[in-house]
Amino acid sequence: MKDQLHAIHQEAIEKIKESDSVKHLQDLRVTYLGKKGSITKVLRGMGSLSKEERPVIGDIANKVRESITENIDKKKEEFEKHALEKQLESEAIDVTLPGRPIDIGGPHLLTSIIEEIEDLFIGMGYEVREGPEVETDYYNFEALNLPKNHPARDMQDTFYLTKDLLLRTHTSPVQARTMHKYGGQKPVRMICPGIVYRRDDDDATHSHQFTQIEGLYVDKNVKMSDLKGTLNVFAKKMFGEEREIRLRPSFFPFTEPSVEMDISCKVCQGKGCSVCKKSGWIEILGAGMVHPKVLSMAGYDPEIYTGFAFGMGPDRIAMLKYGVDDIRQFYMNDIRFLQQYHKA
Ligand code: 2NL
Repeated sequence: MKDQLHAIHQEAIEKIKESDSVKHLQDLRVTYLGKKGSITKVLRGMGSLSKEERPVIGDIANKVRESITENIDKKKEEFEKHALEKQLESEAIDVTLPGRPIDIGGPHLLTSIIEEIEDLFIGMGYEVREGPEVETDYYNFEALNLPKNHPARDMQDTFYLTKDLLLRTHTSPVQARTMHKYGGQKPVRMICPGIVYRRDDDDATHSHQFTQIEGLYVDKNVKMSDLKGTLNVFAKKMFGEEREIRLRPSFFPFTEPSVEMDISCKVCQGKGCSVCKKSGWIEILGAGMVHPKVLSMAGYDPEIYTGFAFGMGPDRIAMLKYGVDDIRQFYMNDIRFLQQYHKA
């Protein structure tokens, strides 16, 4: 029996050494140490042994059992350590690799232009004000000297929500609201940017939605020369110190007199080219002295208060400045177009 136990021990140690998986080790444990395993089988023959021999064999059997258990546990530990190492290796992260660049986006070209204009006027003491895009007929038209059935309303046909509510056709109602709020008591110096709407068939130069930025300066003793000086500063800061301005007579229902401002063409220095259509001048904005009726409707006495106002289209300015040939590009949200104008 002693020899049998030694033989089992030898064989088991050998098999454990050759074992290639945890599962196989478990099988070996059952084979050698299990209830029906080889050691148990040998010990069943203990009955035929003498009293003296029994404890000796029992002792050997226990030692063999212990040794096999130890060997199996050690081998199992090796397998587990190896598996963990392999897993760590496969999940390793190379922290020295450069990171993936994050696309952080940037302001829309029209937003950039509007902010540039805002900054210029903030520098001259103007405040920026915004207002609702859904307006009343009164603030969009009536308060700006565009009474019902006025022919100038034709050019500003828009989208109506009800008979009295509409999508604003210009940002002037924000200025009219401010003047009404001040009730003829306080001076006003403000600019208001925003989106406006017109009923229009969209093409390369027309969009039913576009942007506008308007300015208004009302106080005692505001003169046409103040308007010209202000616009001259604006034009030079926005388009270059070497730009000249020119005012031509025009008409708007809300200003009297009214003008249109051109700047000398940057491309040809005023000589005439395709950009300025051979005239040497490029139209930038409309302006004028606030109509006395507009002032008095808001509560300002036109004998005491005067003012000037101007309005321009950032879409048009962006198209001129960057040679964009289709206004619809601004509203299609094609990232390939918009990305070109993200400032470095
Ligand atoms: C243009 C011309 C203009 C105004 C806007 C204005 C506002 C008030 C009173 C008087 Cl509250 N006028 N705004 C005046 C002249 C011209 O815009 O071509 N815009 C794109």
